[in-house]
Amino acid sequence: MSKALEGVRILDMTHVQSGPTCTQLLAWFGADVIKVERPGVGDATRGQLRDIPDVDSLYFTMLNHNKRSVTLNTKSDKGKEIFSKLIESCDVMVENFAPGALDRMGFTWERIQELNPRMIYASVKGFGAGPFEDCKVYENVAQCTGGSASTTGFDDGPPLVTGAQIGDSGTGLNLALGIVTALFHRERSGRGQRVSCAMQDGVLNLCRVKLRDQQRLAHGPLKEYPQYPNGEFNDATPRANNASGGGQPGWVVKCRGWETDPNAYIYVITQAAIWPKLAQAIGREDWIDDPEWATPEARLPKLEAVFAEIEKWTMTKTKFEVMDILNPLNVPCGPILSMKEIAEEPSLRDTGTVVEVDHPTRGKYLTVGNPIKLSDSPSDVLRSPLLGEHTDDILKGVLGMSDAEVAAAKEEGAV
Ligand code: CAO
Repeated sequence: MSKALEGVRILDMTHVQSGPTCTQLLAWFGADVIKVERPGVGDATRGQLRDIPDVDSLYFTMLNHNKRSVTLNTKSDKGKEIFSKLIESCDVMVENFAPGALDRMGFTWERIQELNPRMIYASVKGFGAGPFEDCKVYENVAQCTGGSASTTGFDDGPPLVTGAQIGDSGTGLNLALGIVTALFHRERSGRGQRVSCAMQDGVLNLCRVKLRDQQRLAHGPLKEYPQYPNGEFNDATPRANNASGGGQPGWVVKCRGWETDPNAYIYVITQAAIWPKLAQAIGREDWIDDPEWATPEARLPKLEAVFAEIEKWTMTKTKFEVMDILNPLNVPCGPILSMKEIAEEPSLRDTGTVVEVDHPTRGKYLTVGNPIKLSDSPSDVLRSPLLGEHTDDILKGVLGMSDAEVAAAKEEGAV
């Protein structure tokens, strides 16, 4: 079976998380991703949060599968010459440096177009044009400025960031979509184009329903929020605790063992259609016909009591027992799975969502495989490259440099 992006060559100038997740996805789909790294230094994540001395960190290995690594000092004259040839030889260039870094190296969008008019030039920055456009940005800055933090957490506590890397990996997904869209467009136009994704925009896009609620607030309290009917609303979308955010009320409830296991919980959604079955399962058949509880409207001001009653029942069972009982009744629910449980879950191994990879200096480790499954383009997860592992291959194989030219570039410290 051929890979979907076979024949597409990516010049990967990305580092840390947002850019590397994008190019990793493209590599999984079969693109030849050439990761350019500073000689002797490489992507900063190689050395961050190391669990084994002198071995590429899991942070790096889990974000850079299926890529090739070339070291290149793009600030030296020889390095710029080689970099220009790489631009001419690639279809896509991806970067997520601080604003202006590539311009300072002399590679503006205008210059890149001169070198290769078919080039698709894709960037992640923290912000789009505006007051913050020059700022450096990491994940949590994007979560805070994109509306996620102000709407996450408990109403009596501070704003909270979430564990899901929605600013980094979320924006990496957007960038990958922008790139394949531009590649598709290039088939017709013959020209490349600029693809720009701001992390603030990416987070806000994922917080769309919170901007919905901001506007609903002008017309009265948000009745599905825990602040209704007794709490206070001010003039901005509040933090929703564990409320579902959709039209069907949901909450996290305790299960057996919660006193010692921080993940002995399950999320239960009281979808209107399954209310009678849920009421029956928790032993509250009386709620099925009682007008005080029978309709979603009647329950809305009493959601705290509804979930307290559900919890009385769930606390008598493990989260998996609750799942086994409620699932056949079509009650939407999900146990809170720990990372340990996810790592050990056989079905996730079977689908390639959790993959074991072997690495020459680290040995075996687990990673998250491609979350997008194509029926005719399999994604094998191959280990990340060592720093500069493919320098010679790329200089000779992609750029056609001779042994003597490669030796001279090394002598100058360009590679
Ligand atoms: N050869 C020579 N120089 C190189 C090089 C190479 N191969 N690769 C990078 N460099 C240089 C850059 O040109 C830059 O130099 P200047 O400052 O002189 O222009 C320098 O290395 C460092 O780049 P940087 O400023 O991007 O790196 P940083 O560690 O200071 O900042 C980050 C990191 C992530 C805050 C910043 O890159 C950024 O804001 N990126 C955009 C937003 C983003 O993607 N954030 C997600 C990060 S993941 O949480």
